[in-house]
Amino acid sequence: MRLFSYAAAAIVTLLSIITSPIQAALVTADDVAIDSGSQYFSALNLTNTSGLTLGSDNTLTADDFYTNSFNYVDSWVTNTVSGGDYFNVESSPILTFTFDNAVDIDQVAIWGYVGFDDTRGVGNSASQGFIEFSTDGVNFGPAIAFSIDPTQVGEGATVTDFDLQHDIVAARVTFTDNHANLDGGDRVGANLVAFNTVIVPTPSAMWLIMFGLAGLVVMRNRRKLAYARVR
Ligand SMILES: [Ca+2]
Ligand SMILES: [Ca+2]
Repeated sequence: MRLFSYAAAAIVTLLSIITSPIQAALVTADDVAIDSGSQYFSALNLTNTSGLTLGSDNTLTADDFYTNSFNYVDSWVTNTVSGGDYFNVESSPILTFTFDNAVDIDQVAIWGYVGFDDTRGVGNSASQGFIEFSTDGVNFGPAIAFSIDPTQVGEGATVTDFDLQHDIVAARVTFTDNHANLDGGDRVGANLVAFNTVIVPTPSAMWLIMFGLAGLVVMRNRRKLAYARVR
C-alpha cells in the first residue's frame, strides 16, 4: 500500500512537471543602440518600466498602463522635424535591443507615447513597424510586423505574438510610421519595449527527475524491507 502511494506521488509529480505551463515573463532588454534616428529623450527609457503603473502584482505585464510617458525620464522620442510628418522628412528610426544572456522569445509588447491627462503628442507615438531577431548580433531573421494601438491615454501594451525565437541576443526594431494623422507627428516615440521570454523544461531534465523519483521509491521500499527483516 505504501509503495503504491510513493509510486503514485512520483507519477503525479512527474505529470505535473510534464503538463506544467511553460514559464514565461515579460522582460526588458539589457541595452539599446540607435542604428538610425535620434533621441531627444533617451532610447534607454524603452528598457525601463519608468512611466508605467505595474498594478497589484508589481510585475511587468502587458495590461500595465502608462501614467506618464511624455517626458525625458519615461520615454524615447526622436528630435523633431520642421513641420508636418516625421516620415515625410526622415527615414525610419531603427533601434537594436540586446540581451546579456540569450533568451527564447515569443512575444513583443510595446507601450506608446502620450501624456497622462494630456493627449498632446499622440501623433508622435509610433504606430507601425517590424522586428527582426538575431542569435549572433550580426545576422537577423525575417521581419515580423507589428502595429501599436490603442494610442489613447492610460492603456496597456500592444502585444504581437510570433513563433518562438530561440537563443536571441539581439532584437532590431524598425518604426515605419507614427500617428501623425492625429495631433502632432513631427517626432517618433514610445514608452517601453518588452519581450516575453519563455523557459521550456527540456526532455533531459524531465528524464533526470523521473529517474530520481524512481530511485527514491526503490530506496524507500528497500529500507522498509530491511526494517521488516530486523523485526
Ligand atoms: Ca502588472
Ligand atoms: Ca519607459
